Amino acid sequence: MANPLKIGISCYSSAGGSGIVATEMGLALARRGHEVHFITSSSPFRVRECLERVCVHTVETMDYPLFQHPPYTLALAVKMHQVASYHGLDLLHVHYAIPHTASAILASQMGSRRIPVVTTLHGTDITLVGNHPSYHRITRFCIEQSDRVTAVSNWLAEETHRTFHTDKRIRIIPNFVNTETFKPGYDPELRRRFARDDELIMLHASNFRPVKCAIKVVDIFARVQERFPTRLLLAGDGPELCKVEHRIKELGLTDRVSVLGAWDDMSELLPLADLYLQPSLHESFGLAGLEATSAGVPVLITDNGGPGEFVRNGENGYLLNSDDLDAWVDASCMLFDDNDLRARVSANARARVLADFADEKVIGKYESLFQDLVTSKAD
Ligand code: GMT
Repeated sequence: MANPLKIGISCYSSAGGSGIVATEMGLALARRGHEVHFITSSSPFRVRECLERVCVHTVETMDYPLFQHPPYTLALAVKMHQVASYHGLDLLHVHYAIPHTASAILASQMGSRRIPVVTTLHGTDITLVGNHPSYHRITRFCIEQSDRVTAVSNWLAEETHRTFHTDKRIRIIPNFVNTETFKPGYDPELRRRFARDDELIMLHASNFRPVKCAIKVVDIFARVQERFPTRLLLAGDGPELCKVEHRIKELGLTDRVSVLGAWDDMSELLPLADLYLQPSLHESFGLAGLEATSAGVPVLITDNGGPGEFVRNGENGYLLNSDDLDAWVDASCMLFDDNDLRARVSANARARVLADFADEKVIGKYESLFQDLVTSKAD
C-alpha cells in the first residue's frame, strides 16, 4: 500500500445497494491498512464486527417544535466537519448524492483546510430523485463541486451527463462482490425448508420499490410453475410487498411462495436458487444480480441500464425487456428444461465475476483514485 489514508464514508445505513457497496468498501479499505470513519445516521447494517481501523460516528439530529423535519443534512455536515478536523481525514467519500454530497461540500468549506470530496453516484440518486424538480439544481451543483465523481456504470454516467447537462468528468467504478462470501454451494437443510429435492427454486430479492417490478416476478413464476415443479422465494421488504402478497393470494400461490422479509445473510440464500429474477424498470448496475451471479446462479435481469455491463446475453445470464413477460417465462423454461445449459450459464456467471468484479480488484480502483486525489491536492 502506497500511503495509508484516513477516509470518511457517508451512506445510507439501512439495507440497499449503495449502503452495501459503501460498507463493504470501507471494511475492505480498513483491512488494507487505511483508517475508515463511517459517518452515518446509524451503524451501517453490514458492520457487524468490531474491526481495527474502523470507527462509526452516528449523526444526531435535534428536534424542535418549529421543525417539520429535523434538518439531517446540516447535522451530517457538522458531524463530517467534526470528524474530519479531529481525526485529520484526508477525504470524504459520499455514496448517493442526495443529501450526502451537499453535506460534504458544506463540511469541506467550514474549516480552514478544505477536505476533498468524492461522490459515488449509485442510480436512483440520479434517475428517480436527483432529476425531480425539488432536487435537480442542488444535485447538479453537488456533482460539479465534488473533487471526483464516480458512477457504478457507463450507463449511469451517460444518464448523469444527459440529465444534468454537465460535462463533469465521471469515472466508472462498477459494483463488486466478495467472491469468497458469495459462492456456489448451499446448506441442504436450509434448502429443504423451502423446497423438496425434486423442486426448482426461483428467487427475487429487493427493497420492493415500484422500480423493482416485483409483481412481475409473481406473474412469471405463476406461468413457469405450471410446467416445472418450482418454488418462489422473495427476500426483502418495502412499500410494494403488500401488493405482491395480494397478487400471490389472487393467483392461489400462497403454498408455493415463501415471503421471507428482510433476510440478513443473502450469501446463504442466493446459492439455493436455480434462477434469479430482477425485472426492474431500470437498474444502474444491479448489485443483487451480481451477487447471484457470483453464487453461480443464472440471472434473468432487465436490459434497461447497467446490467449489460456484467451480463453477456445468453452466455452468463439473460438481459430481457422488463415488459415482455413472455420472454421471461420462455427463458426460465428454457433453462429449467436443459440442465446442461443451466450448468454452463452458471459456470460462465461465476467465471465472469471472478475475472472482473471481485472486490479486491474493484476496491483497488477506488484506492488509486483516492491516492491520486490526495497527491494532487498536496501539490
Ligand atoms: O436499487 C435500489 O433501489 C437501491 C439503490 C441504492 O442506492 O441503495 O441501488 C442502486 O445502487 C446499487 C449499488 O450501486 C445498484 O447496483 C442498483 O442498480 C441501483 N438501483 C437502481 O438503479 C434502481
